Amino acid sequence: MFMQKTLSLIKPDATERNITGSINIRFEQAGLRIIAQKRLWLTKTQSEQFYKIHKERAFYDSLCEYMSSGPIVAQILYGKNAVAKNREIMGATNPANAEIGTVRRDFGQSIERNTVHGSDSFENAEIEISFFFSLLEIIE
Ligand code: IDP
Ligand code: MG
Repeated sequence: MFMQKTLSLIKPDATERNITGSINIRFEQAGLRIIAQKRLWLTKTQSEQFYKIHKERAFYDSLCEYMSSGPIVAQILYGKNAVAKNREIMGATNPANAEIGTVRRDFGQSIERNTVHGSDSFENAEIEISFFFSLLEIIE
């Protein structure tokens, strides 16, 4: 068990419905700590940069359009096995396939509007954290 940081995004479908607190209580109750947090409204270009690993996928343009359609909350979660723990709390990409009690099952609206993002590996967490945060903004 390693203490890790991971990037979490609360997506526009959730800020629109005013449910960021209902989501974050799940992370905290599972033992993850929010050690950095800010609300942003990404441009389409910024969304495209963040999701560039998906640029060949059919859903890329729609995903980037959606991610820049309203505010998001970017945050760093810190704790034991934070990368995997966050993915467990989030649930599967498609809310219809996500386990009962996960954020995506309980709040997700579709495979695209699935409420939260979480880094999928330690390496990607480092890259994604540095996309959104500088060292000065991280209170460990
Ligand atoms: P993940 O967020 O569970 O890691 P990824 O495959 O990395 O899933 O996809 C990134 C995001 O792209 C998803 O969270 C979702 O918003 C969107 N997405 C993934 N697959 C589809 C799809 O088949 N149709 C539309 N949007 C999708
Ligand atoms: Mg992913």
